[in-house]
Amino acid sequence: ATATAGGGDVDDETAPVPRALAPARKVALITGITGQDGSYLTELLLSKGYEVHGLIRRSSNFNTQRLDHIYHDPHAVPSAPRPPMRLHYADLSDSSSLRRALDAISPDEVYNLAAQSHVAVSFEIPDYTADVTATGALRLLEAVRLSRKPMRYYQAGSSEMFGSTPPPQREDTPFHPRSPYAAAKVAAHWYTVNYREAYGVFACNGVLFNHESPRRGENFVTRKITRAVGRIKVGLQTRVFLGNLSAARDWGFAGDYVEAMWLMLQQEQPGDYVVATEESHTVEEFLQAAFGYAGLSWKDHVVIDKKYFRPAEVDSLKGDATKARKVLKWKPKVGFQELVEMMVDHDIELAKKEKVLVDAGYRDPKQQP
Ligand code: NDP
Ligand code: GDR
Repeated sequence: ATATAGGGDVDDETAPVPRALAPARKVALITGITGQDGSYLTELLLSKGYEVHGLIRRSSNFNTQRLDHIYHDPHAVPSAPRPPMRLHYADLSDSSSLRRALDAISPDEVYNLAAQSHVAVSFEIPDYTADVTATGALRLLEAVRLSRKPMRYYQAGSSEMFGSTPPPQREDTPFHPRSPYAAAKVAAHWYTVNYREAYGVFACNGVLFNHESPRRGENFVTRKITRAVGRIKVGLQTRVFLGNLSAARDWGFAGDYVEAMWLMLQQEQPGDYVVATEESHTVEEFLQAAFGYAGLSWKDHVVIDKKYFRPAEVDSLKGDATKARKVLKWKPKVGFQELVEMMVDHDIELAKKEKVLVDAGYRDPKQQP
């Protein structure tokens, strides 16, 4: 079945992208299209004239909010032109759904962004994390290999794979994963290398360091902090509970990082690339920047809660993106302070809207993100 961004079903046949109108258009398939990176990559590929297909999984609540501004409901205004984006139900845990999707869509490029992507949660659901994050990539690679049409494949690798190996980390730095998530990403990384070497698949690993945005999931530390700043600023909450503040991360902007994904698949040869800002900050420094920008002092609001500490931590990540800079001609446009301000500005506006609902009695102020 094809899915609409509103979450309702439509008949497949009613919604094909009119290919005859644009026969030369490139076709991309994105897994994880409903996630942070999926939404930015969709915008990028549409702006480059691609036809974009995304796989979405069934959920009891709508999971397409990050795509709502792109999606156009044909029932609402049937005469309006629709962007060439279509969504299809599939799941990385279901190989037959992946094969059917590749057969039906026949993409030129496949971006595997889907994953159980939360490091702390991976300690709670390690088996599921391995199934989706590692074996899911293998299932998709196998479907790519078996398809008649050659397809280029991008694997969303992570700086978490370096784990406890000290910075700066680059392509030849040894992996030492510190979580079930990171171990699963290491497996997916090597499956990707193996399919390149064994079968000649044009397969690339992007080893991306943390990248954030106003669309970041609300239980990752940066967004948790900027959501709290917004809500504290307008009086909806007073405290935020956090874990380890001394971990250091190389934080960039997601909109910049999806450009690197695309660039990898446009090269003559497939390869693996570290993508990073080459600048590292602690969680405490992020707190200082975010609360400070809003005219608040983080020490007045942050409470340490042991439950947010992880069984094993990744202490320090800082990438060396020389290869991406030289070969892909990629460099980040948004710096640390600009990223923090973009997220805080967005979340103050969001909190103001929440406040309207709270004041009108439509929302319980105790409901925290
Ligand atoms: P998100 O958590 O925002 O998005 C993950 C996506 O995967 C969502 O669309 C989710 O669907 C989908 N998904 C989860 N499980 C399945 C499944 N079983 N079958 C199909 N789809 C599934 O992640 P990001 O956008 O931040 O990251 C994209 C990718 O890049 C992930 O693989 C992540 O691990 C990796 N990565 C991210 C970095 C970052 O800093 N953001 C850094 C390095 C790597 P749903 O919306 O329904 O939950
Ligand atoms: P990370 O991101 O684990 O690096 O994985 P996250 O924002 O979850 O944690 C960053 C650091 O902050 C510390 N921390 C907290 N983290 C969360 N989530 N919640 C808290 O309350 C909190 N307090 C402190 C953590 O211990 C950690 O050190 C992200 C994900 O996007 C992965 O999918 C991706 O692969 C990596 O980035 C690169």
